[in-house]
Amino acid sequence: MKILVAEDSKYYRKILVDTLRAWKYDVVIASDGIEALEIIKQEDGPRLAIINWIMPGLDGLELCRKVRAWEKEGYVYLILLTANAGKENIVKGLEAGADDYIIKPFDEEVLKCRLKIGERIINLENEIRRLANLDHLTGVLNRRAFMERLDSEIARCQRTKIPLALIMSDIDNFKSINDNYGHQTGDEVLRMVAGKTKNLVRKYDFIGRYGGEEFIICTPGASLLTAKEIAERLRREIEESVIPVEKGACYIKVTASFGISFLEEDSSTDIDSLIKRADDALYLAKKQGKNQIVI
Ligand code: GH3
Ligand code: MG
Ligand code: MG
Ligand code: MG
Repeated sequence: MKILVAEDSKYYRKILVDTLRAWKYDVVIASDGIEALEIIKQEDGPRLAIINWIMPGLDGLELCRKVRAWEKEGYVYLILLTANAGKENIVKGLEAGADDYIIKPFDEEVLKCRLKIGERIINLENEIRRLANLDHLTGVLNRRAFMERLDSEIARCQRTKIPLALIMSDIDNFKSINDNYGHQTGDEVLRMVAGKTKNLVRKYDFIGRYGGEEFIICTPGASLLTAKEIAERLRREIEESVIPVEKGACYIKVTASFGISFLEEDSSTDIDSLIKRADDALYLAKKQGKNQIVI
């Protein structure tokens, strides 16, 4: 696990870094509070931090307050490590937003245990977030989480002037699969389609379950042509798949329809109209006979 050491004293920094590395932590170092805040705010920044109170620039207490005021997805567990003993200081430190308070000189074994507490909290928070954001049947993002992510992706793409495409898919005649083979087979088809979608998308793409048998893919940075190629490959893969039913006695086949909308790098479109355009395109794909892509 990645851990930040924010400590201006070279002496303590070395002791901490050596100790933490020996315990197999991935240590990042800051020698003042401002640098520490920058590191914490980085994408993929550390979720665990040992912070000294008295530091130049931004002191440990201010750093704790700033981290707490910052709205971030993953909770950052903060341990104040300071020579400032006494009840009043401990209260001040914890009230500033520290999760734990350790007085110097510290005992290695105690520090190790307290880091484990932090890791437990972080793991719990990760698990809660996973449960809150993922669709339990298919493992892709649920609608709310997808929309949240899409909202910030659109803003990011507009800021950095890169394009973005949305691919909306809907399984064709899905109701008849449920009606003919039962809900469980329907669920299996949903998992198959979600699995194929996950395998096809690129690293920065993300997928959501938009409705019962509707999925939505966002491809930041992809050209319209690339988005179309992704949809076409997916369409073909779904069309070519077979799902065994009735204990393998027979197979069923499914198809899906796709609607694509595109955000040019210099466009100011909002999320609602982008979704609506993909939805309208999908509607047209259905109307024109299904198992096809419309832009
Ligand atoms: P079209 O080709 O026009 O898309 O028709 P369709 O039958 O796929 O679409 P329709 O909207 O009529 O039916 C969607 C069905 O999806 C109805 C609903 O019961 C089913 N469904 C929604 N969520 C789930 C789920 O989680 N599991 C299963 N098995 N079925 C679901
Ligand atoms: Mg200091
Ligand atoms: Mg539908
Ligand atoms: Mg459908």
